[in-house]
Amino acid sequence: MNEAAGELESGLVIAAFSRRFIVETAHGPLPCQVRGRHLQVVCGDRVEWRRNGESGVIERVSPRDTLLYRSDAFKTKAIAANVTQLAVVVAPRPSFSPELVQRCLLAAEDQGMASLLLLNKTDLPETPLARARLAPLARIGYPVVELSALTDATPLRKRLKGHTTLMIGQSGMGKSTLVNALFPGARAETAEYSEALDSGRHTTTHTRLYRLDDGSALIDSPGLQEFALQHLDADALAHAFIEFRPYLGQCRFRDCRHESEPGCRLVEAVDSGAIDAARLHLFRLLRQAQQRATHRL
Ligand SMILES: Nc1nc2c(ncn2[C@@H]2O[C@H](COP(=O)(O)OP(=O)(O)OP(=O)(O)O)[C@@H](O)[C@H]2O)c(=O)[nH]1
Ligand SMILES: [Mg+2]
Ligand SMILES: [Zn+2]
Repeated sequence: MNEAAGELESGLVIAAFSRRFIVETAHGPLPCQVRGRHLQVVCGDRVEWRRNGESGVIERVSPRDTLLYRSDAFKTKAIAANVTQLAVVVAPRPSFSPELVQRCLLAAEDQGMASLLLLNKTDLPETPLARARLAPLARIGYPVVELSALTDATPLRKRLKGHTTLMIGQSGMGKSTLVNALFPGARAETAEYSEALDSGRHTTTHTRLYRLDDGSALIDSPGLQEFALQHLDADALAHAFIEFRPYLGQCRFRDCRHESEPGCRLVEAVDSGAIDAARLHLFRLLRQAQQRATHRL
């Protein structure tokens, strides 16, 4: 142990760059590194750290209540820890992918987080179309909060009380603009999206937590292009579709894959109109992707 090193103190990780962090401590924000190569630290982690000269060293990560993951074909990446509520941010412009939105919601359901859909930029004329694209998700119970970050962010503020909320979404949807609206001193970087590419410019490059009060915080994150769910096996995946839950375990075959087996309750629910066919289709697609990924390993 380094003789000059200080006592262990606790803190909260409020910014995560790849291997560098900012920890909120009793003495203010402090740049920190991590002890060793194996300790995984993400934004929102409660940690124990020790002073080392001008900066700190994170020695330990406290047990997490939740850990939101996403994966791609090669690896699984943690986005943020101890999040209690996910806010998926969409906008009429640039256009958004409803499938990506659903993937985010599924990851949140798997971790038992509350979720909401934030329809930002409602000052734009394409708002009714964006609203219509969210309607199937609103029907199965996801709250849709409409607002314009440039005009009034109050509808979001009301939803933050008592939660650690992670804002996630494609680039250019206005996540950082919402941060600036709620935290006047934040000065989070924002940028015009590209009309030509119908996409944002990936302005935010790291995850950052802004504290509203003792019990509430908002986390801004870099724009997403993809969100794979290979880390969810077939059972976890089925449970993450909230409207499937009443039917699970009721199919004729215990190991029903909900494809073309007779007596599949999910297929029956689609036929009766209780479940949206597009959702069952998405489930099958994700399950197949998960299986291909498992076989590659
Ligand atoms: N018209 C309108 N424009 C908005 C609104 N909110 C944000 N914008 C604009 O949308 C653009 C993108 O906003 P950002 O806040 O940088 O988007 P982001 O989601 O943080 O993007 P990334 O950091 O790349 O993920 C900026 O030009 C904002 O001014 C809104 O409510 N109405
Ligand atoms: Mg941003
Ligand atoms: Zn079935």
